[in-house]
Amino acid sequence: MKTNTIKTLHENITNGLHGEVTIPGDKSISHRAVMFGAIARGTTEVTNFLQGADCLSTIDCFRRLGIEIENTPDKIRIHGKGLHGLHAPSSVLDAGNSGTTTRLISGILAAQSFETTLTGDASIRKRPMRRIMEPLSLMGADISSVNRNDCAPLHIKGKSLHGIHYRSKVASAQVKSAVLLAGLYADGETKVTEPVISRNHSEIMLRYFGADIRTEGHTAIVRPNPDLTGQSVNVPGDISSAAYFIAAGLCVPNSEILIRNVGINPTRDGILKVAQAMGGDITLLNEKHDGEPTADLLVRSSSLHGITIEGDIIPTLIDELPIINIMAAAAEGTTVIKDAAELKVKESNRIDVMVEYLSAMGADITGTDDGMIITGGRPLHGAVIDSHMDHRIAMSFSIAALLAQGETIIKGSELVEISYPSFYDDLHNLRR
Ligand code: SPQ
Repeated sequence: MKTNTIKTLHENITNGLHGEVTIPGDKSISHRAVMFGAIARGTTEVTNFLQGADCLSTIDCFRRLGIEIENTPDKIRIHGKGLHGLHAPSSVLDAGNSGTTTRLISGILAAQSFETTLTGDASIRKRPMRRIMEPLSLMGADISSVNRNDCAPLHIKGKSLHGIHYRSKVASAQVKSAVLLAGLYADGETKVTEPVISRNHSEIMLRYFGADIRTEGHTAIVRPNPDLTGQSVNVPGDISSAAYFIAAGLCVPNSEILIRNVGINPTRDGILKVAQAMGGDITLLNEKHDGEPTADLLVRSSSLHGITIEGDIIPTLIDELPIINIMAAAAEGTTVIKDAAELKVKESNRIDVMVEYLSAMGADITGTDDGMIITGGRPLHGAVIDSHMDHRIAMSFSIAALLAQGETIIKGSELVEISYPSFYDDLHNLRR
């Protein structure tokens, strides 16, 4: 991917944003559909698959592991070969910018009868992998960091694994999923207990594919050697992508936006609860609760006020905190975000980057050890934003630009390709 595209936004929207937007498929669910389809027997058909660079990296890795995957405009088809059907790749696997690919695939590779090396881009090669290396090693895996810095590239030599009860210090769906996937190949039951429940897409989809998996409180429990069978998966729209239009609809005066087919899984819907607690006018329409729940969201301009965001809600909105920062800068009063130290180890250090560039736009924001404090209401002005290899930074500041006077320059705007390739087209279509 090119890494130096610049987007210049001159925004002064007097008539507001209006119309409908249909959000592309959920990134987390799209990754999982490919991975679980690959280790299931038979064909998995996926509709509304996210054609973002991260999910394409997952497809590329599984093709290199010998899985045939057809990618057509209306659906993808994964011709799975069962739990033991992968074969050794002839080259290094490249996860690109995707933490989800890197961490989840490691759980599968740890149990194969071959060796692999797994790498990614400069951002991935800085993200912590000790969090998966530790539990997978406890299961008997042979997994090491090639540069001995606990980051990718990772070298993974497949081994026989044993079931463990892993008590994770972080609420991380990637850690939980890596251990559960390894647990499919173990010699006994595997349990993962989290301090706070993280997104549960793996548990829901693995059960749908036939795994013996259950949840007791904060613990997910999987039994080994299931007969996984290929399924049809219709991916809901990604609430993390919808979040930019929720913020735009609430903060740009005179706006009304209908956001269609958004996943509202309760382990992901913190943005809705926070936006409503800040005074946001959001109505849920057409709610559907079969499988992953979805709804259409009707969002209208609102006067927002600051709140405190902390505790168990944090994992349900962790990826939305950059755009919530922008909402807080537009709100009256102070927003305090705590318990979000995980922001430091995402595609960028999202505490430092948000503080640097929201300050550059004129906002009152201070970083803390585990979050930030933002006092809203100051007028924002345009600035030059470096996306720091982080798609969520590029999109968050593109929305901030709509609220600012003057020109905002987003360096690295092409990063929207990671999770939302049509982001700028969809945003443009809401203008009139
Ligand atoms: O895949 P990646 O790069 O880690 O993507 C991010 C994102 O902002 O898109 C995080 F940077 O989302 C993660 C999320 O933060 C996706 C994810 C998943 O699909 O399991 C879980 C979360 O990460 P974690 O570390 O809390 O497990």
